[in-house]
Amino acid sequence: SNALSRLANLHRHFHITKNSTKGSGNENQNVGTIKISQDVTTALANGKAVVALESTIISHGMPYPQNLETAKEVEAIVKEKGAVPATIAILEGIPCIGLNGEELERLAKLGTSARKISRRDIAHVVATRGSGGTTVSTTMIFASMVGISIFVTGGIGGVHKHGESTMDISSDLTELGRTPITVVSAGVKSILDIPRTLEYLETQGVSVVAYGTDDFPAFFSEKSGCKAPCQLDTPEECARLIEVNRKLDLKSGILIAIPIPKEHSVSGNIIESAIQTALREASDKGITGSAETPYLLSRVNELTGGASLESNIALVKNNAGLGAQIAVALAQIQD
Ligand code: PSU
Ligand code: MN
Repeated sequence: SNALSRLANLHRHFHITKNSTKGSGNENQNVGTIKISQDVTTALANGKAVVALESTIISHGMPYPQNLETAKEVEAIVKEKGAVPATIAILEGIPCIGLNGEELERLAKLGTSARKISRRDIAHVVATRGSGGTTVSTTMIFASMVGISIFVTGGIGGVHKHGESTMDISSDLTELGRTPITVVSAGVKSILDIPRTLEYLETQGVSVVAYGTDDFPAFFSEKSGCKAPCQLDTPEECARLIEVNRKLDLKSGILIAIPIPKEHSVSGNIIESAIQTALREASDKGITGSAETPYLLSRVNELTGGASLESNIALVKNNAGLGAQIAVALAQIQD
């Protein structure tokens, strides 16, 4: 099968190990090593549905202990819908595909003292045996390497406000242009420039789908006011799109944006004023680059008295349920 040949290919390039090589004392031991959990290995070898999950949302996106609780709940939802969750992170220099409870807890407790690992950081973190959460871009890379095609998160990075002059454009967007993974998210937060993010995704050739709506969702709110380029309404339709993208070998990614459930959306005014305050503070304090998104997320959470975190958790869980259904539908087509 497709998955089996990918695994065989992986064996040629990497030393895959089930046990951590922690404390081996051998400088070179973990170079080229990827650890795939037993559950994920079995699922991939049997063509079963697998859903990748990122871990910067655990280390930098939410405070402890909500980050750990959410990570566990999201995995449980994926399982309930019939797919195998594969949370991805780099621990002591080893890219790990599928974390156990202890590993999840370690990362959750490290919080922002863990590295935030985008594409540019991967080689350095591995070479220095560092640990950290993988962003959307890095999670896509490792998911693709091991043959996982669907990945669920809360929100992706985008073009930052004033990005046209700062050039702060998340590598999530370029990764979507070059790696054939489907990312399921609740759209893009209004801490970012949503219209320019959509323009940039078009430039990168990314298929952008709004689920059950024609309005691109804005994370905390169901609508951004920007029209999505396409709309799909069922997991089966999404699976078909993914399969066509693969068969045509387009090599680019797909973004499926699911609106936050109505009952969890944060009132536009409350969230917008919190975002404006947080953006002003970040600018006053000179917080830029990879530190900006984590800063804004935690300030908006404080300013909304925890309401934004609650919504964030609810939408991630919603995405996990639908992402798993898409993965199951895809595994059926590919049978
Ligand atoms: N948006 C969130 N929560 C997050 C992130 C974004 O609501 O945790 C994280 C994701 O890991 C995403 C990264 O890939 O931030 C983007 O960071 P940057 O804007 O620095 O590219
Ligand atoms: Mn950036």
